[in-house]
Amino acid sequence: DMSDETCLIDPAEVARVISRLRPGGHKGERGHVGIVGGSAGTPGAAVLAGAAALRAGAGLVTIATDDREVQAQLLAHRPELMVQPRGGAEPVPAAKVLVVGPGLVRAEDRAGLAALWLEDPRAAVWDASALAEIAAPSHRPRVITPHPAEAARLLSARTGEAWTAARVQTDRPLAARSLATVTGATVVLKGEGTLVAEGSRLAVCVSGGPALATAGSGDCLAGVIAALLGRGLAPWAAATVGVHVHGAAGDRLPVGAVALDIADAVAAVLAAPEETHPR
Ligand code: NPW
Ligand code: AMP
Ligand code: MG
Repeated sequence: DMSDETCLIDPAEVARVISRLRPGGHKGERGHVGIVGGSAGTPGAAVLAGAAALRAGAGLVTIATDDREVQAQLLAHRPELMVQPRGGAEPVPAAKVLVVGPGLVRAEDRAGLAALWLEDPRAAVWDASALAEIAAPSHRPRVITPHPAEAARLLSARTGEAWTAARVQTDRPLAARSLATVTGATVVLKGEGTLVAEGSRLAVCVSGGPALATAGSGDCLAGVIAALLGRGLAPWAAATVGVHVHGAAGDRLPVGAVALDIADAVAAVLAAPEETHPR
């Protein structure tokens, strides 16, 4: 239902918001992003979220993991990243903003996340495997970034109705709005024409295409939105600007580009956001 509160994400408005981002006189002013992600077998998801956060201007990025294999992989591929033990109730205490979920495939790596969702006062992006841990609406600043299958799983668990990815795709505005209701979060429903829903507001992303359909693309998006939260944007602005920038990064790349290319292209989009590269 395209109600009057539905709008397209305007590239000119995105460029204005980006131009007003504080440059940050030192790295501490650009925001420290903490990432709770990566399991044995999927360390790359945390690297990609971290790389994208750095390219979106985060001053510091720390990945929280207790897995030695993951720690070694992270440092080998992106030496700018820091790594520290997962910690208890408060992962990465120095971080201003969190990303929770990329590559967090092992259930044992998700212990304690239900409380983190409800209680951690920091703004956070919840994605991928962590979405399964959401059991009640959070009153903290939260952005969730499900793809259609993740959206269907979360809606089925939280509404008791039978949702499938196919049903999500047949009524994406309803799915996005329902997710906002059951999670209390700003919702980014990914897929062609990504939707952002918050309260009664709904916005449609006009950038992005098939170049984004590659392993780890969504992990990059989570990092971009977190970096924008860390640079001072509110959840709605961070989500709408983030999906536009991630899509525009993809639009500068050929099909066959990989997720690390998307992360790297984000810096160029932020440096010249008004330049569009239609395919
Ligand atoms: P199908 O195949 O069409 O039936 P999962 P995941 C569906 C990490 N990663 N429209 C589609 O279903 C992530 O961070 C790690 C419709 C697809 O098969 C997670 O923690 C990487 N359907 C974890 O792996 C790189 C759509 O969802 C299914 C859709 C699992 O994440 C990869 C897959 O969903 C990955 O990012 C769409 N637009 N998009 C690494 N290098 O470390 C997706 N689907 O089962 O949640 O698995 O998304 O791969
Ligand atoms: P994920 O499945 O979590 O890796 O996320 C995939 C990312 O790529 C999301 O941001 C999707 O919106 C985006 N994406 C995938 N396929 C397309 C497509 N055909 N057109 C536009 N965006 C896409
Ligand atoms: Mg994903």
